Amino acid sequence: MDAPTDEFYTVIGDGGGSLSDSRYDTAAARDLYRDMVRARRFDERAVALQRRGWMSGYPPFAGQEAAQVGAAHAMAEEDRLFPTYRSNALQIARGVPMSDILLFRRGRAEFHSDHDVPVFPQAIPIASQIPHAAGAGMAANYLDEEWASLVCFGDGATSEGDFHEGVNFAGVFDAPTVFFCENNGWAISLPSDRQTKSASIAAKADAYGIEGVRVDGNDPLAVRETVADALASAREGNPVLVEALTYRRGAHTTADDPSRYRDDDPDLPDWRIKDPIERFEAFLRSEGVLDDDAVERIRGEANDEIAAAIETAEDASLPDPDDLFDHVYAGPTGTQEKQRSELEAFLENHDPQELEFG
Ligand SMILES: Cc1ncc(C[n+]2csc(CCOP(=O)(O)OP(=O)(O)O)c2C)c(N)n1
Ligand SMILES: [Mg+2]
Repeated sequence: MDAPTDEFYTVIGDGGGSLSDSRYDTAAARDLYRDMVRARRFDERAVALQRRGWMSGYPPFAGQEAAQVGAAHAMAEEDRLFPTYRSNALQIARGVPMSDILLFRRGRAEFHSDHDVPVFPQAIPIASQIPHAAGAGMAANYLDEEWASLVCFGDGATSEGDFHEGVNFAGVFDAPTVFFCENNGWAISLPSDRQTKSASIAAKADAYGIEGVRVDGNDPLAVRETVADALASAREGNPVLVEALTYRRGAHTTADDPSRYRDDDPDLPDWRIKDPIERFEAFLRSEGVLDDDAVERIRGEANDEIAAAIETAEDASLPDPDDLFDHVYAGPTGTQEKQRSELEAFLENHDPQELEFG
């Protein structure tokens, strides 16, 4: 099987198709746009909150909304999501409350609300979630259930052993799993062409006997179609690797300064580095799907939603510092016990609810 390298699927790119070229109607397209705006507003407010010491760090996803929201809208209700630290737009579009995501960044290990979206905790160690997702897919087979796993990761994660082990297992055991790679061009300061000599990320699927596809990751219609097809194929026992071509517009995290390692004018095509929300909005306006009133209403609702989420998060107590030591290993190690007593001694003189981050 030949994975495409310089080809990728797009609906709105290449001079622009029309909505009727896609599989989706006006309402579905407007919903995609709405979730992209909700996610962007979340991202902007989260960065601002971090800057005032509300949380210790935050990884912005601006620029990747089309990829993430497109993928979220392709998932069936019972499909399992395995996100990373950067997949917050995907979680928001899936229905995870914004306040839960904010509280995770304030140290909560578990979801605060009792939402029923089947989503695993976001992975911070790169690629560790990939074998988990393949294993979950195998579980769906054992249980004879119809759902698939969708696992998110970046271009950099494909250089980790866990990526290769996970994809290999899924291929061998026909695990219903979609490997969703957001190729945003960078792994912190390392550009994709220093990450791999492969002609594409999608090409790596070949080695494991599964299908690999490339899609315009800044076109939510194209991503939604591609991921919907990939999930359908996965549910039939054929896992798929999807490479969504996108770009991280901001810093890697709030602790990073990208001007130290990349130019403002990167060597990537315009469609990839431009704002996907502006691009999709222009498309929908030209299709008569959006006008000023609709845009204003959607933005207003997004502002209200994030404001309410921040209030909910501020009303919640901070986690017990002792939680830090739970679930790290099957049982506590000597080093952990030492760290726990050092923390206890520190907290005798400090109230954790009063501590400021940053
Ligand atoms: C196992 C592991 N090694 C190193 C790190 C440090 N680290 C955090 S993000 C990152 C780069 C990941 O790049 P990519 O997979 O492209 O995802 P992106 O951040 O671009 O979304 C690295 C090396 C980590 N979190 N986990
Ligand atoms: Mg990356």
